[in-house]
Amino acid sequence: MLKPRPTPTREQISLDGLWHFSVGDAFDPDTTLEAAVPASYNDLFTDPAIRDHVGWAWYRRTVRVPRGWTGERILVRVEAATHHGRVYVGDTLVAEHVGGYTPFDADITDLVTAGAEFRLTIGVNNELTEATIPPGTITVDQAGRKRQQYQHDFYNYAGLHRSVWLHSVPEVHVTDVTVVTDLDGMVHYEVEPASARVRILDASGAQVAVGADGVAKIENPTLWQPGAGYLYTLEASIDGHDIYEQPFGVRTVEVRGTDFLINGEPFYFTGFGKHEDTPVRGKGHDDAYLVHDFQLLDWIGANSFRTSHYPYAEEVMDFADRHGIVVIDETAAVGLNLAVVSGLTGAPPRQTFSPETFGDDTRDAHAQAIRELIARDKNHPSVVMWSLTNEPASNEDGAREYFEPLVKLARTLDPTRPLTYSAVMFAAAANDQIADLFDVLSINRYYGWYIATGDLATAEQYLEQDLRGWLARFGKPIMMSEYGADTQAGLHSIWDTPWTEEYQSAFLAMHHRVFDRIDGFVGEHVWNFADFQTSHGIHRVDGNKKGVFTRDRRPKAAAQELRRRWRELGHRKPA
Ligand code: GCB
Repeated sequence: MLKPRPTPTREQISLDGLWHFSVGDAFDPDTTLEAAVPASYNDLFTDPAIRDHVGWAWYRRTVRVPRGWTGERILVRVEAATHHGRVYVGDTLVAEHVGGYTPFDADITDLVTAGAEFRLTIGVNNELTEATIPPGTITVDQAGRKRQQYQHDFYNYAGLHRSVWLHSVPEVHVTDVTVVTDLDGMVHYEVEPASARVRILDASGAQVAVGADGVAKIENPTLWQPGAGYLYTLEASIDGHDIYEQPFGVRTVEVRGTDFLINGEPFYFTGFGKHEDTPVRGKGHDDAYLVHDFQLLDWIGANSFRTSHYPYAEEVMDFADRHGIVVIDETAAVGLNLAVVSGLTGAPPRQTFSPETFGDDTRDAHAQAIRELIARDKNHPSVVMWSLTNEPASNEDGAREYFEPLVKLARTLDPTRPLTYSAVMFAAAANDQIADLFDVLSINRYYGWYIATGDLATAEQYLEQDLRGWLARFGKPIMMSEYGADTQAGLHSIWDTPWTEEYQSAFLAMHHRVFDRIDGFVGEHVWNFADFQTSHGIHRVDGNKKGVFTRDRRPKAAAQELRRRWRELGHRKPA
Protein backbone atom coordinates (compact mmCIF):
# COMPACT_ATOMS: atom_id res chain seq x y z
CA MET A 1 0.00 0.00 0.00
CA LEU A 2 1.60 3.26 -1.14
CA LYS A 3 2.16 5.89 1.50
CA PRO A 4 0.55 9.22 0.60
CA ARG A 5 3.34 11.57 -0.51
CA PRO A 6 3.17 15.08 -1.86
CA THR A 7 4.31 14.96 -5.50
CA PRO A 8 3.66 17.30 -8.44
CA THR A 9 0.35 15.44 -8.97
CA ARG A 10 -0.68 14.59 -5.40
CA GLU A 11 -1.51 16.70 -2.38
CA GLN A 12 -2.25 15.98 1.24
CA ILE A 13 -3.54 17.74 4.32
CA SER A 14 -2.90 16.61 7.86
CA LEU A 15 -6.03 16.08 9.94
CA ASP A 16 -4.02 15.73 13.14
CA GLY A 17 -5.01 17.87 16.11
CA LEU A 18 -8.05 17.95 18.38
CA TRP A 19 -11.20 16.03 17.49
CA HIS A 20 -14.53 15.83 19.33
CA PHE A 21 -14.58 12.57 21.24
CA SER A 22 -16.94 10.21 23.02
CA VAL A 23 -17.19 6.53 23.97
CA GLY A 24 -20.22 4.26 23.55
CA ASP A 25 -22.17 2.59 20.80
CA ALA A 26 -22.53 5.78 18.75
CA PHE A 27 -20.99 9.26 18.70
CA ASP A 28 -22.55 11.46 21.39
CA PRO A 29 -23.37 14.83 19.77
CA ASP A 30 -23.50 16.46 23.22
CA THR A 31 -19.99 15.46 24.20
CA THR A 32 -17.68 18.21 25.44
CA LEU A 33 -14.60 16.01 25.29
CA GLU A 34 -11.84 16.60 22.80
CA ALA A 35 -9.09 14.06 22.08
CA ALA A 36 -5.67 14.54 20.55
CA VAL A 37 -4.83 12.77 17.29
CA PRO A 38 -2.47 10.99 17.15
CA ALA A 39 -2.66 9.53 20.67
CA SER A 40 -4.23 6.72 22.61
CA TYR A 41 -7.33 8.05 24.30
CA ASN A 42 -6.86 5.98 27.48
CA ASP A 43 -4.50 8.25 29.43
CA LEU A 44 -5.81 11.60 28.16
CA PHE A 45 -8.82 11.77 30.47
CA THR A 46 -9.25 11.38 34.22
CA ASP A 47 -12.40 9.25 33.96
CA PRO A 48 -11.60 5.57 34.65
CA ALA A 49 -14.63 4.57 32.56
CA ILE A 50 -12.80 5.95 29.50
CA ARG A 51 -9.43 4.46 30.42
CA ASP A 52 -10.90 0.98 30.86
CA HIS A 53 -13.58 1.30 28.19
CA VAL A 54 -14.14 -1.81 26.06
CA GLY A 55 -15.96 -1.21 22.77
CA TRP A 56 -16.38 1.73 20.40
CA ALA A 57 -14.88 5.19 20.79
CA TRP A 58 -15.65 8.04 18.40
CA TYR A 59 -13.70 10.90 16.88
CA ARG A 60 -15.40 13.66 14.91
CA ARG A 61 -14.37 16.88 13.15
CA THR A 62 -15.23 18.94 10.11
CA VAL A 63 -12.85 19.04 7.19
CA ARG A 64 -12.72 21.40 4.23
CA VAL A 65 -11.70 19.94 0.88
CA PRO A 66 -9.21 22.28 -0.86
CA ARG A 67 -10.92 24.13 -3.66
CA GLY A 68 -8.33 23.04 -6.25
CA TRP A 69 -9.19 19.35 -5.88
CA THR A 70 -12.04 19.18 -8.43
CA GLY A 71 -11.51 16.17 -10.68
CA GLU A 72 -9.12 14.44 -8.26
CA ARG A 73 -9.85 11.29 -6.31
CA ILE A 74 -10.16 12.29 -2.67
CA LEU A 75 -9.25 9.89 0.11
CA VAL A 76 -8.93 9.73 3.87
CA ARG A 77 -5.88 7.78 5.00
CA VAL A 78 -6.09 6.41 8.53
CA GLU A 79 -2.62 5.24 9.50
CA ALA A 80 -3.77 3.33 12.58
CA ALA A 81 -7.18 2.79 14.16
CA THR A 82 -6.48 0.37 16.98
CA HIS A 83 -7.91 -2.23 16.54
CA HIS A 84 -10.95 -1.84 14.30
CA GLY A 85 -11.86 1.34 12.46
CA ARG A 86 -14.97 2.71 10.73
CA VAL A 87 -14.94 5.91 8.71
CA TYR A 88 -18.09 7.95 8.04
CA VAL A 89 -18.67 10.98 5.85
CA GLY A 90 -21.82 12.55 7.26
CA ASP A 91 -23.84 9.43 8.13
CA THR A 92 -22.43 7.27 5.35
CA LEU A 93 -20.01 4.46 6.21
CA VAL A 94 -17.18 4.73 3.71
CA ALA A 95 -14.53 2.33 5.01
CA GLU A 96 -14.01 -0.34 7.62
CA HIS A 97 -10.74 -2.00 8.61
CA VAL A 98 -9.65 -4.56 11.17
CA GLY A 99 -6.02 -4.56 12.31
CA GLY A 100 -4.83 -1.85 14.63
CA TYR A 101 -1.34 -1.19 13.33
CA THR A 102 -1.69 -1.00 9.55
CA PRO A 103 -3.17 1.79 7.43
CA PHE A 104 -6.26 1.96 5.26
CA ASP A 105 -7.92 4.41 2.89
CA ALA A 106 -11.50 5.58 2.49
CA ASP A 107 -12.28 6.85 -1.01
CA ILE A 108 -14.75 9.68 -0.42
CA THR A 109 -14.65 11.27 -3.86
CA ASP A 110 -18.36 10.82 -4.57
CA LEU A 111 -19.46 12.24 -1.21
CA VAL A 112 -17.53 15.50 -0.98
CA THR A 113 -17.05 18.66 -3.03
CA ALA A 114 -13.89 20.65 -3.61
CA GLY A 115 -14.05 23.85 -1.55
CA ALA A 116 -16.84 22.58 0.74
CA GLU A 117 -16.80 21.20 4.27
CA PHE A 118 -17.87 17.74 5.34
CA ARG A 119 -18.29 15.97 8.67
CA LEU A 120 -15.77 13.19 9.25
CA THR A 121 -16.35 10.62 12.00
CA ILE A 122 -14.04 7.75 12.81
CA GLY A 123 -15.10 4.95 15.13
CA VAL A 124 -12.41 2.88 16.82
CA ASN A 125 -13.08 -0.40 18.59
CA ASN A 126 -10.52 -1.92 20.97
CA GLU A 127 -12.04 -5.39 21.41
CA LEU A 128 -9.76 -8.40 21.00
CA THR A 129 -11.19 -11.87 20.48
CA GLU A 130 -9.89 -15.28 19.47
CA ALA A 131 -10.35 -14.23 15.85
CA THR A 132 -8.30 -11.00 16.04
CA ILE A 133 -4.57 -10.33 15.83
CA PRO A 134 -3.50 -9.89 18.56
CA PRO A 135 -6.04 -12.21 20.20
CA GLY A 136 -7.89 -11.67 23.47
CA THR A 137 -11.05 -12.57 25.35
CA ILE A 138 -13.95 -10.44 26.52
CA THR A 139 -15.93 -11.23 29.63
CA VAL A 140 -18.79 -9.38 31.30
CA ASP A 141 -18.44 -8.70 35.02
CA GLN A 142 -21.17 -8.80 37.67
CA ALA A 143 -21.96 -5.13 37.12
CA GLY A 144 -22.54 -5.86 33.44
CA ARG A 145 -19.33 -4.14 32.29
CA LYS A 146 -17.24 -5.63 29.52
CA ARG A 147 -13.73 -6.62 30.53
CA GLN A 148 -10.89 -7.30 28.13
CA GLN A 149 -8.24 -9.96 28.74
CA TYR A 150 -5.24 -10.73 26.57
CA GLN A 151 -2.10 -12.84 26.61
CA HIS A 152 0.42 -10.02 26.09
CA ASP A 153 1.62 -7.82 28.94
CA PHE A 154 1.64 -4.39 27.22
CA TYR A 155 -1.43 -2.28 27.88
CA ASN A 156 -4.17 -2.51 25.25
CA TYR A 157 -4.01 1.16 24.28
CA ALA A 158 -6.62 2.24 21.74
CA GLY A 159 -7.51 5.16 19.52
CA LEU A 160 -6.22 6.93 16.44
CA HIS A 161 -2.57 6.18 17.11
CA ARG A 162 -1.10 7.69 13.98
CA SER A 163 -1.81 10.51 11.59
CA VAL A 164 -5.00 10.92 9.60
CA TRP A 165 -4.69 12.56 6.17
CA LEU A 166 -6.97 13.96 3.54
CA HIS A 167 -5.14 13.25 0.29
CA SER A 168 -5.69 13.48 -3.42
CA VAL A 169 -4.59 11.21 -6.25
CA PRO A 170 -5.29 11.72 -9.94
CA GLU A 171 -8.03 9.59 -11.51
CA VAL A 172 -5.38 7.61 -13.41
CA HIS A 173 -2.65 6.86 -10.93
CA VAL A 174 0.18 4.61 -9.80
CA THR A 175 -1.25 2.06 -7.38
CA ASP A 176 1.77 0.02 -6.32
CA VAL A 177 5.57 -0.08 -6.51
CA THR A 178 7.86 -2.95 -5.49
CA VAL A 179 11.64 -2.56 -5.63
CA VAL A 180 14.26 -5.30 -5.26
CA THR A 181 17.97 -4.55 -5.65
CA ASP A 182 21.29 -6.33 -5.93
CA LEU A 183 24.82 -5.16 -5.22
CA ASP A 184 25.69 -4.43 -8.87
CA GLY A 185 23.06 -1.72 -8.90
CA MET A 186 20.43 -3.74 -10.76
CA VAL A 187 17.05 -2.42 -9.64
CA HIS A 188 14.22 -4.84 -10.35
CA TYR A 189 10.84 -3.19 -9.99
CA GLU A 190 7.18 -3.88 -10.48
CA VAL A 191 4.96 -0.85 -10.91
CA GLU A 192 1.20 -0.89 -11.30
CA PRO A 193 0.16 -0.02 -13.92
CA ALA A 194 3.06 -1.67 -15.74
CA SER A 195 2.91 1.02 -18.44
CA ALA A 196 4.28 3.68 -16.02
CA ARG A 197 7.66 5.20 -16.94
CA VAL A 198 10.42 4.76 -14.39
CA ARG A 199 13.52 6.84 -13.59
CA ILE A 200 15.92 6.48 -10.69
CA LEU A 201 17.17 9.57 -8.89
CA ASP A 202 20.06 9.72 -6.43
CA ALA A 203 19.93 11.48 -3.07
CA SER A 204 20.70 14.84 -4.72
CA GLY A 205 17.77 14.41 -7.13
CA ALA A 206 19.97 13.72 -10.17
CA GLN A 207 18.77 11.05 -12.60
CA VAL A 208 21.08 8.02 -12.46
CA ALA A 209 19.10 5.41 -14.41
CA VAL A 210 16.04 4.90 -16.58
CA GLY A 211 13.91 1.78 -16.28
CA ALA A 212 12.85 -0.57 -19.05
CA ASP A 213 10.96 -3.86 -18.76
CA GLY A 214 11.09 -3.85 -14.98
CA VAL A 215 14.82 -3.22 -14.67
CA ALA A 216 17.06 -0.18 -14.19
CA LYS A 217 20.81 -0.21 -13.68
CA ILE A 218 22.62 2.23 -11.36
CA GLU A 219 26.34 2.44 -12.17
CA ASN A 220 28.57 2.28 -9.07
CA PRO A 221 25.67 2.46 -6.64
CA THR A 222 26.10 3.83 -3.14
CA LEU A 223 24.89 1.01 -0.92
CA TRP A 224 22.41 1.30 1.93
CA GLN A 225 24.41 0.06 4.88
CA PRO A 226 23.90 -0.39 8.60
CA GLY A 227 24.90 2.98 10.04
CA ALA A 228 24.78 4.74 6.64
CA GLY A 229 21.32 4.86 5.14
CA TYR A 230 21.77 6.09 1.58
CA LEU A 231 18.47 6.34 -0.34
CA TYR A 232 17.57 6.55 -4.02
CA THR A 233 14.13 7.43 -5.36
CA LEU A 234 12.19 5.45 -7.93
CA GLU A 235 10.00 7.93 -9.78
CA ALA A 236 7.05 6.26 -11.52
CA SER A 237 5.02 8.41 -13.89
CA ILE A 238 1.98 8.03 -16.06
CA ASP A 239 2.32 10.74 -18.70
CA GLY A 240 -0.13 13.57 -18.29
CA HIS A 241 -1.56 12.00 -15.12
CA ASP A 242 0.48 10.96 -12.13
CA ILE A 243 3.95 11.00 -10.59
CA TYR A 244 4.80 8.92 -7.54
CA GLU A 245 8.16 8.90 -5.74
CA GLN A 246 9.24 5.79 -3.87
CA PRO A 247 12.44 5.91 -1.79
CA PHE A 248 14.54 2.71 -1.70
CA GLY A 249 18.04 1.56 -0.84
CA VAL A 250 20.46 -0.66 -2.70
CA ARG A 251 21.29 -3.54 -0.39
CA THR A 252 20.95 -7.30 -0.09
CA VAL A 253 20.07 -9.60 2.79
CA GLU A 254 20.83 -13.29 2.96
CA VAL A 255 21.14 -16.13 5.42
CA ARG A 256 24.05 -18.40 4.59
CA GLY A 257 24.92 -21.25 6.96
CA THR A 258 24.85 -19.66 10.40
CA ASP A 259 25.62 -16.15 9.11
CA PHE A 260 23.18 -13.27 8.62
CA LEU A 261 24.59 -11.26 5.70
CA ILE A 262 23.81 -7.66 4.79
CA ASN A 263 25.46 -6.70 1.49
CA GLY A 264 27.33 -10.00 1.64
CA GLU A 265 28.98 -9.15 5.00
CA PRO A 266 28.20 -10.94 8.28
CA PHE A 267 26.04 -8.66 10.42
CA TYR A 268 25.72 -8.80 14.22
CA PHE A 269 22.51 -7.31 15.64
CA THR A 270 22.84 -5.10 18.72
CA GLY A 271 19.81 -3.34 20.10
CA PHE A 272 16.42 -3.87 21.61
CA GLY A 273 12.89 -5.03 21.46
CA LYS A 274 11.02 -1.73 21.67
CA HIS A 275 7.45 -0.58 22.18
CA GLU A 276 5.49 2.39 20.93
CA ASP A 277 4.76 3.66 24.42
CA THR A 278 5.13 7.04 26.10
CA PRO A 279 3.48 8.82 29.03
CA VAL A 280 0.10 10.43 28.28
CA ARG A 281 0.21 9.63 24.55
CA GLY A 282 0.24 5.86 25.10
CA LYS A 283 0.79 4.30 21.69
CA GLY A 284 0.29 7.54 19.80
CA HIS A 285 3.13 8.35 17.42
CA ASP A 286 5.26 11.28 18.55
CA ASP A 287 8.04 12.75 16.39
CA ALA A 288 9.87 14.14 19.43
CA TYR A 289 10.16 10.68 21.01
CA LEU A 290 11.05 9.27 17.57
CA VAL A 291 14.04 11.59 17.26
CA HIS A 292 15.09 11.14 20.86
CA ASP A 293 14.80 7.33 20.80
CA PHE A 294 16.99 7.14 17.69
CA GLN A 295 19.48 9.49 19.35
CA LEU A 296 19.60 7.13 22.32
CA LEU A 297 20.03 4.12 20.04
CA ASP A 298 23.01 5.88 18.50
CA TRP A 299 24.37 6.98 21.88
CA ILE A 300 24.28 3.44 23.22
CA GLY A 301 25.73 1.92 20.04
CA ALA A 302 22.64 -0.08 19.01
CA ASN A 303 22.43 -0.86 15.29
CA SER A 304 18.94 -2.41 15.20
CA PHE A 305 15.60 -3.08 16.89
CA ARG A 306 12.57 -5.33 16.56
CA THR A 307 9.15 -3.73 16.15
CA SER A 308 7.87 -5.80 19.06
CA HIS A 309 4.98 -6.61 19.00
CA TYR A 310 3.27 -4.91 16.02
CA PRO A 311 4.14 -2.83 12.96
CA TYR A 312 5.33 0.65 13.99
CA ALA A 313 4.37 4.03 12.54
CA GLU A 314 5.65 4.62 9.00
CA GLU A 315 7.58 7.66 10.25
CA VAL A 316 9.67 5.24 12.32
CA MET A 317 10.42 3.04 9.31
CA ASP A 318 11.29 6.04 7.13
CA PHE A 319 13.60 7.38 9.84
CA ALA A 320 15.35 4.00 10.14
CA ASP A 321 15.80 3.98 6.35
CA ARG A 322 17.38 7.43 6.34
CA HIS A 323 19.66 6.77 9.31
CA GLY A 324 20.79 3.21 8.58
CA ILE A 325 19.13 1.50 11.53
CA VAL A 326 18.33 -2.17 10.87
CA VAL A 327 14.79 -3.35 11.66
CA ILE A 328 13.20 -6.73 12.30
CA ASP A 329 9.59 -6.04 11.37
CA GLU A 330 6.97 -7.92 13.38
CA THR A 331 3.25 -8.55 12.91
CA ALA A 332 0.86 -8.00 15.81
CA ALA A 333 0.55 -11.77 16.31
CA VAL A 334 1.52 -11.77 19.98
CA GLY A 335 -0.15 -14.04 22.51
CA LEU A 336 -0.90 -17.12 20.41
CA ASN A 337 -0.11 -19.09 23.50
CA LEU A 338 -2.65 -20.32 26.02
CA ALA A 339 -0.06 -22.06 28.22
CA VAL A 340 1.21 -18.61 29.21
CA VAL A 341 -2.27 -17.79 30.53
CA SER A 342 -2.60 -20.94 32.57
CA GLY A 343 0.98 -20.43 33.82
CA LEU A 344 0.03 -16.99 35.13
CA THR A 345 -3.51 -17.70 36.38
CA GLY A 346 -3.44 -21.37 37.31
CA ALA A 347 -6.40 -22.00 34.97
CA PRO A 348 -6.41 -25.46 33.37
CA PRO A 349 -4.40 -25.37 30.13
CA ARG A 350 -6.25 -25.37 26.83
CA GLN A 351 -4.63 -26.41 23.57
CA THR A 352 -3.61 -23.25 21.75
CA PHE A 353 -4.17 -24.25 18.15
CA SER A 354 -7.55 -25.97 17.75
CA PRO A 355 -10.91 -25.18 16.15
CA GLU A 356 -12.23 -24.08 19.58
CA THR A 357 -9.29 -21.79 20.35
CA PHE A 358 -6.96 -20.40 17.66
CA GLY A 359 -8.25 -22.01 14.48
CA ASP A 360 -9.03 -20.99 10.92
CA ASP A 361 -10.46 -17.58 11.81
CA THR A 362 -7.37 -16.60 13.77
CA ARG A 363 -5.14 -17.85 10.99
CA ASP A 364 -7.11 -15.88 8.39
CA ALA A 365 -6.67 -12.73 10.47
CA HIS A 366 -2.97 -13.56 10.89
CA ALA A 367 -2.59 -14.06 7.12
CA GLN A 368 -4.20 -10.68 6.54
CA ALA A 369 -1.83 -9.09 9.08
CA ILE A 370 1.13 -10.56 7.15
CA ARG A 371 -0.27 -9.32 3.83
CA GLU A 372 -0.78 -5.80 5.15
CA LEU A 373 2.62 -5.63 6.85
CA ILE A 374 4.50 -6.72 3.74
CA ALA A 375 2.41 -4.51 1.45
CA ARG A 376 3.22 -1.50 3.63
CA ASP A 377 6.89 -2.14 4.44
CA LYS A 378 8.32 -4.12 1.50
CA ASN A 379 10.33 -1.18 0.12
CA HIS A 380 12.07 -0.21 3.35
CA PRO A 381 15.77 -1.06 3.10
CA SER A 382 15.97 -0.95 6.92
CA VAL A 383 13.69 -3.99 7.12
CA VAL A 384 15.97 -7.03 6.86
CA MET A 385 13.67 -9.71 8.25
CA TRP A 386 9.98 -10.39 8.94
CA SER A 387 9.01 -11.70 12.34
CA LEU A 388 5.71 -13.50 11.85
CA THR A 389 4.81 -13.89 15.53
CA ASN A 390 6.05 -13.46 19.09
CA GLU A 391 6.10 -16.39 21.49
CA PRO A 392 3.53 -18.71 19.91
CA ALA A 393 2.92 -22.12 21.45
CA SER A 394 5.38 -23.59 18.93
CA ASN A 395 5.89 -26.58 21.22
CA GLU A 396 2.22 -27.66 21.02
CA ASP A 397 0.51 -29.98 18.58
CA GLY A 398 -1.26 -28.01 15.89
CA ALA A 399 1.47 -25.34 15.66
CA ARG A 400 2.95 -26.73 12.48
CA GLU A 401 -0.40 -26.97 10.72
CA TYR A 402 -1.16 -23.42 11.81
CA PHE A 403 2.18 -21.89 10.72
CA GLU A 404 3.11 -23.79 7.56
CA PRO A 405 0.65 -21.91 5.30
CA LEU A 406 1.59 -18.57 6.88
CA VAL A 407 5.29 -19.11 6.21
CA LYS A 408 4.45 -20.07 2.64
CA LEU A 409 2.36 -16.94 2.23
CA ALA A 410 5.12 -14.67 3.55
CA ARG A 411 7.68 -16.27 1.24
CA THR A 412 5.40 -15.80 -1.76
CA LEU A 413 4.75 -12.16 -0.90
CA ASP A 414 8.44 -11.45 -0.30
CA PRO A 415 10.96 -14.02 -1.50
CA THR A 416 13.87 -11.69 -0.62
CA ARG A 417 13.77 -11.42 3.16
CA PRO A 418 14.46 -14.10 5.78
CA LEU A 419 11.73 -15.08 8.22
CA THR A 420 11.82 -15.55 11.95
CA TYR A 421 9.58 -15.75 15.03
CA SER A 422 10.53 -15.28 18.68
CA ALA A 423 10.46 -18.53 20.63
CA VAL A 424 8.91 -18.65 24.09
CA MET A 425 10.53 -20.22 27.16
CA PHE A 426 8.37 -23.39 27.03
CA ALA A 427 9.44 -24.05 23.44
CA ALA A 428 12.80 -25.73 23.78
CA ALA A 429 15.00 -27.09 21.02
CA ALA A 430 13.70 -30.57 21.80
CA ASN A 431 9.96 -29.86 21.50
CA ASP A 432 9.63 -26.91 19.10
CA GLN A 433 7.63 -27.93 16.04
CA ILE A 434 8.17 -25.06 13.60
CA ALA A 435 11.72 -23.61 13.72
CA ASP A 436 12.86 -25.57 10.64
CA LEU A 437 10.28 -23.61 8.58
CA PHE A 438 12.08 -20.33 9.36
CA ASP A 439 15.54 -18.90 8.55
CA VAL A 440 16.77 -17.42 11.82
CA LEU A 441 16.27 -18.70 15.37
CA SER A 442 15.17 -15.82 17.59
CA ILE A 443 15.06 -16.88 21.22
CA ASN A 444 13.30 -15.13 24.12
CA ARG A 445 14.64 -16.26 27.49
CA TYR A 446 14.53 -14.99 31.06
CA TYR A 447 17.12 -17.12 32.92
CA GLY A 448 18.09 -15.15 35.97
CA TRP A 449 14.69 -13.47 36.05
CA TYR A 450 11.57 -15.67 35.80
CA ILE A 451 13.74 -18.79 36.18
CA ALA A 452 16.73 -19.00 38.55
CA THR A 453 15.73 -15.60 39.90
CA GLY A 454 18.74 -13.89 41.46
CA ASP A 455 21.01 -16.86 40.69
CA LEU A 456 23.14 -15.83 37.75
CA ALA A 457 25.53 -18.78 38.04
CA THR A 458 22.72 -21.29 37.48
CA ALA A 459 21.11 -19.02 34.89
CA GLU A 460 24.37 -18.96 32.92
CA GLN A 461 24.43 -22.76 32.68
CA TYR A 462 20.76 -23.00 31.68
CA LEU A 463 21.15 -20.33 29.03
CA GLU A 464 24.19 -21.83 27.38
CA GLN A 465 22.71 -25.34 27.30
CA ASP A 466 19.48 -24.01 25.86
CA LEU A 467 21.07 -21.95 23.06
CA ARG A 468 23.47 -24.72 22.11
CA GLY A 469 20.52 -27.12 21.90
CA TRP A 470 18.80 -24.95 19.26
CA LEU A 471 21.96 -24.61 17.22
CA ALA A 472 22.66 -28.32 17.36
CA ARG A 473 19.17 -29.28 16.22
CA PHE A 474 18.51 -26.63 13.57
CA GLY A 475 21.95 -25.38 12.42
CA LYS A 476 20.63 -21.90 11.65
CA PRO A 477 21.82 -18.47 12.77
CA ILE A 478 20.63 -17.83 16.30
CA MET A 479 20.00 -14.55 18.09
CA MET A 480 18.56 -13.54 21.42
CA SER A 481 15.42 -11.58 20.67
CA GLU A 482 14.60 -10.96 24.35
CA TYR A 483 16.61 -11.08 27.57
CA GLY A 484 16.02 -8.68 30.41
CA ALA A 485 15.40 -8.08 34.09
CA ASP A 486 12.89 -5.71 35.68
CA THR A 487 14.81 -2.88 37.30
CA GLN A 488 13.61 -0.08 39.52
CA ALA A 489 15.68 2.98 38.64
CA GLY A 490 17.45 4.17 41.78
CA LEU A 491 17.40 0.83 43.62
CA HIS A 492 20.90 -0.39 44.50
CA SER A 493 22.60 -3.32 46.18
CA ILE A 494 26.07 -4.80 46.53
CA TRP A 495 24.58 -8.31 46.09
CA ASP A 496 22.83 -9.99 43.16
CA THR A 497 19.48 -8.55 44.18
CA PRO A 498 16.74 -8.63 41.54
CA TRP A 499 15.17 -5.23 40.71
CA THR A 500 18.41 -3.31 41.40
CA GLU A 501 20.38 -1.46 38.76
CA GLU A 502 23.47 -3.54 39.60
CA TYR A 503 21.54 -6.75 38.99
CA GLN A 504 20.36 -5.64 35.56
CA SER A 505 23.99 -4.88 34.59
CA ALA A 506 25.30 -8.18 35.95
CA PHE A 507 22.43 -10.04 34.27
CA LEU A 508 23.28 -8.55 30.87
CA ALA A 509 27.02 -9.14 31.36
CA MET A 510 26.31 -12.81 32.12
CA HIS A 511 24.33 -13.13 28.88
CA HIS A 512 27.08 -11.48 26.88
CA ARG A 513 29.66 -13.94 28.21
CA VAL A 514 27.47 -16.79 26.98
CA PHE A 515 26.76 -15.21 23.58
CA ASP A 516 30.47 -14.67 22.98
CA ARG A 517 31.18 -18.37 23.53
CA ILE A 518 28.73 -19.54 20.83
CA ASP A 519 29.61 -19.71 17.14
CA GLY A 520 26.62 -19.02 14.92
CA PHE A 521 25.32 -16.39 17.34
CA VAL A 522 24.22 -13.38 15.30
CA GLY A 523 22.74 -10.85 17.66
CA GLU A 524 21.42 -9.54 20.93
CA HIS A 525 18.21 -7.59 21.47
CA VAL A 526 17.73 -6.63 25.09
CA TRP A 527 14.19 -6.54 26.45
CA ASN A 528 13.32 -3.65 26.55
CA PHE A 529 14.57 -0.31 25.29
CA ALA A 530 12.40 1.57 27.81
CA ASP A 531 9.96 0.82 30.63
CA PHE A 532 6.42 0.55 29.29
CA GLN A 533 2.82 0.42 30.50
CA THR A 534 1.14 -2.94 31.03
CA SER A 535 -2.19 -4.32 32.14
CA HIS A 536 -2.51 -4.81 35.89
CA GLY A 537 -0.88 -7.84 37.43
CA ILE A 538 1.08 -8.94 40.44
CA HIS A 539 4.20 -9.23 38.27
CA ARG A 540 4.18 -5.54 37.35
CA VAL A 541 4.68 -2.33 39.34
CA ASP A 542 3.13 0.44 37.24
CA GLY A 543 4.28 -1.31 34.10
CA ASN A 544 7.11 -3.48 32.85
CA LYS A 545 10.41 -2.19 34.22
CA LYS A 546 12.83 -4.14 32.02
CA GLY A 547 13.74 -0.94 30.21
CA VAL A 548 17.39 0.03 29.93
CA PHE A 549 15.87 3.51 29.90
CA THR A 550 12.98 4.58 32.11
CA ARG A 551 9.68 5.41 30.47
CA ASP A 552 10.81 9.05 30.27
CA ARG A 553 14.09 7.88 28.68
CA ARG A 554 16.60 8.29 31.49
CA PRO A 555 19.38 5.70 31.45
CA LYS A 556 19.64 3.05 34.13
CA ALA A 557 23.16 1.87 35.01
CA ALA A 558 22.93 -1.00 32.49
CA ALA A 559 22.88 1.56 29.68
CA GLN A 560 26.59 2.19 30.38
CA GLU A 561 27.31 -1.55 30.30
CA LEU A 562 25.67 -1.85 26.88
CA ARG A 563 27.28 1.33 25.57
CA ARG A 564 30.74 0.05 26.47
CA ARG A 565 30.10 -3.22 24.67
CA TRP A 566 28.15 -2.13 21.60
CA ARG A 567 30.15 0.91 20.58
CA GLU A 568 33.20 -1.34 20.20
CA LEU A 569 31.55 -3.87 17.93
CA GLY A 570 31.00 -2.06 14.61
CA HIS A 571 28.17 -4.43 13.54
CA ARG A 572 30.50 -7.44 13.92
CA LYS A 573 30.31 -10.39 16.23
CA PRO A 574 32.71 -9.95 19.17
CA ALA A 575 36.07 -11.51 18.23
C1 GCB B 1 8.05 -11.92 26.99
C2 GCB B 1 7.24 -11.17 25.99
C3 GCB B 1 7.26 -9.68 26.24
C4 GCB B 1 7.13 -9.40 27.73
C5 GCB B 1 8.31 -10.01 28.41
C6 GCB B 1 8.31 -9.81 29.93
O1 GCB B 1 8.47 -13.02 26.79
O2 GCB B 1 7.58 -11.46 24.67
O3 GCB B 1 6.21 -9.09 25.51
O4 GCB B 1 7.04 -8.05 28.01
O5 GCB B 1 8.33 -11.38 28.19
O6 GCB B 1 8.90 -8.84 30.39
O7 GCB B 1 7.72 -10.61 30.63
